[in-house]
Amino acid sequence: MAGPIPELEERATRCARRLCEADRVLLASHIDADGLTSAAIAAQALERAAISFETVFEKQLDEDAIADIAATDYDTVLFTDFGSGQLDIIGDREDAGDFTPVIADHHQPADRETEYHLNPLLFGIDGASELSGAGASYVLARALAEESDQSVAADGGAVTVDSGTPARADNRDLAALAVVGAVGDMQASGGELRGANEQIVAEGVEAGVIETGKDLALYGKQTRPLPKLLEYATDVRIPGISNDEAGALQFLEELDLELQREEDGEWRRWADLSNEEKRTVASALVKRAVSRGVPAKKIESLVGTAYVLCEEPVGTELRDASEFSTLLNATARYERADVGLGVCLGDREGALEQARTLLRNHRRNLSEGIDLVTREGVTHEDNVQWFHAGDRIRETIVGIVAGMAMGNEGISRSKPIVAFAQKNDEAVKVSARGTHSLVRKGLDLSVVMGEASRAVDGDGGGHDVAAGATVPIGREEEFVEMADEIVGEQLS
Ligand SMILES: [Mn+2]
Repeated sequence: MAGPIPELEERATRCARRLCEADRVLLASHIDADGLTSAAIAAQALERAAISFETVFEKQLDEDAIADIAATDYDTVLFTDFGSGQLDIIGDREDAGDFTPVIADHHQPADRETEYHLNPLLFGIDGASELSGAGASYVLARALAEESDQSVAADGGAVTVDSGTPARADNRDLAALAVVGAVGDMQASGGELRGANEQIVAEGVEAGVIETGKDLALYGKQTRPLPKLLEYATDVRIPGISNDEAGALQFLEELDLELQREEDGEWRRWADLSNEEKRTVASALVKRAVSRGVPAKKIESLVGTAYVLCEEPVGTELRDASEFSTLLNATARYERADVGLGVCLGDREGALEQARTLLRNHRRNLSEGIDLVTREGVTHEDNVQWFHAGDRIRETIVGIVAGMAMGNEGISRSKPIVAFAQKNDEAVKVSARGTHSLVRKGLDLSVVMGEASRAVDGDGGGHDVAAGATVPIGREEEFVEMADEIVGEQLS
């Protein structure tokens, strides 16, 4: 039987065979939404194939992390959502006989090869937009089902494994997690999943775990009260609705809909509306956007393809691929990979509640951080503005806070913002955020962060519009001076 992505089939089969030969496997995965879903897919596939395994997570697969892995007594290590970029270090370990690596990843490989390396980029498939780490893990999981000859129940359908979850013998049910991973990896940012990802969606639909359809492309369709859904949706700014509590409410009231649930008076959510009600709101929203002069291209992006995990309960984060991935990112950001993995593996009690608490805290941390920066203000240099949060904003969120604070009183949108936060006793984390209009004028923060940090014995990089660095404590002012100079050159 053919796998979902024909180009990857042969390599996936080889990797799967190697895993089946192992007595036991160490599963190592990245900590983010894609990495967590990658691990959950791999874990279920291994379990169903009766291969015993243990799971570890790493924020960064650096030399130390790989050394720790090598120090375990596992002979076979399955890396998911990372491993390709670290193949130089991993390859040395393989040559030294520490372990045999099996890799399911989608990042740019280092200049080295290994036999059991499943990566779309090796087969002409774009790893940034067409297949995620979870997608690569899914391809491996499908091959593993083929190779492991797992016992199929008498009815040809499901077998039950220890965890009590009904498993499909072909692992196609895992496509739902692969879609969450791809969405979490921002691969649907153009409105829908494309390329190899589409093949996985198709398998998920066939397996009955995914439903797709055109829908309003706003975040929070399952869980946000209707007025908040519209108020908080700021990707497409609709005057009088976006960021406007009273305006959003008034807009809905004028539509003559039942806004509260009959049974308990709670706000209804998008997911509670009938198709007709959804059409009413969507067309009124488009009409309002047109009348307020929102550009046609922006209006088009109000509608996109929704990926619904149809076996999950209506009105929960788990039913919507983008809400699910946001929940997972919240667990990852606070280094609770155990919680995120638990949710992916079906723990609907402890893990789900903990994940929700982490997400609520994350949102509160963001808004407290934004308040702090706005209240205390930033220091303006000629070409950049900056603040030092010390230990009052976590280094893992200081960049998001900086970006969200831009445009608030005293914080300009016409120069990039540089934010410092304490990382540990020796180092400070630096995050920089720009705007797309600055990028069009020549701003490239990955260069700024890289050059300015190396000038003060740190290191950094990233993207043109958002980048980061780590610098030694005490070198912040020097860093700002360098960054200010480089930004000045870029924008001149
Ligand atoms: Mn990824």
